[in-house]
Amino acid sequence: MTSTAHAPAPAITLTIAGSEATGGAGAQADLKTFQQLGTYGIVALTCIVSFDPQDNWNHRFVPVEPHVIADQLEATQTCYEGQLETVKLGMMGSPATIDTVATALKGQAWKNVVLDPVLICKGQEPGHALDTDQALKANLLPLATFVTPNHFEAEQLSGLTITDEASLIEAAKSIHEASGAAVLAKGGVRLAGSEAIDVFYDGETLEVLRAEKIGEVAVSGAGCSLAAAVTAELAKGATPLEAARTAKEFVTEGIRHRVASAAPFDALWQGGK
Ligand code: PXL
Repeated sequence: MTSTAHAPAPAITLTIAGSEATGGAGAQADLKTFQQLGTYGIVALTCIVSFDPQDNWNHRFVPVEPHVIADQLEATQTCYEGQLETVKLGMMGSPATIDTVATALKGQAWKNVVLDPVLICKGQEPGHALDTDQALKANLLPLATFVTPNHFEAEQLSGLTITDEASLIEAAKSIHEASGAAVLAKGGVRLAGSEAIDVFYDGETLEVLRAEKIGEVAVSGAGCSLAAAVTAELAKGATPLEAARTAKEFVTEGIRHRVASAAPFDALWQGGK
């Protein structure tokens, strides 16, 4: 159908991500970020996560069947053929999901593939992540143009131990060498000091992005919103470095204006800026 709208059409941004029912993280955070930054957000859902208040807020994880993920992507990619150039990859949760998503992604050309290499959610045991880690490295990392690992994910992807700014820089460089993607490696509250530092490296430019730490406790949705903000900015035409800077500011303000939660982590508010 042809549109008669007069305003310029918004850039379309797809997130392939999980639902986190409380709205802090996952697809909910991505969509709110896209809307706030002026892109037209769409979702293909990979899994449903429901925290369990009766079991120490552990994560109940239900994967979406691979063929249902493939159906969603078929619908989306066909609807917006020729307009859909930017995708964000969030929580996959299993090697089967990663295979399905990689196959769909290879069905078209992309300008921007932003990979948030979610291995485990905050508070989960790292043991869950190992097979997903291998599949992610083999099948999704090579497709990424921009990758946003947190402290744990940067250690997994680089094989390095990250204890300070210098080792975060080494990890960012190593992940760039392995993938060719622009890297924004996040120190967050895991690195000591009064600043939250993220390292941007794209093979040419190295920049350490700094913001004053707002408390020492992580906030739910910070990683998802950061990668989603990068995605929106890239879709609007920003360079990777500009996108990283804008995303960092967006997340800092979202953390400052967080929403209180009875779960162990408060939730970032995308309307904070
Ligand atoms: O913050 C990582 C994350 C991403 N996606 C989903 C999640 C979480 C953490 O809870 O549930 C769906």
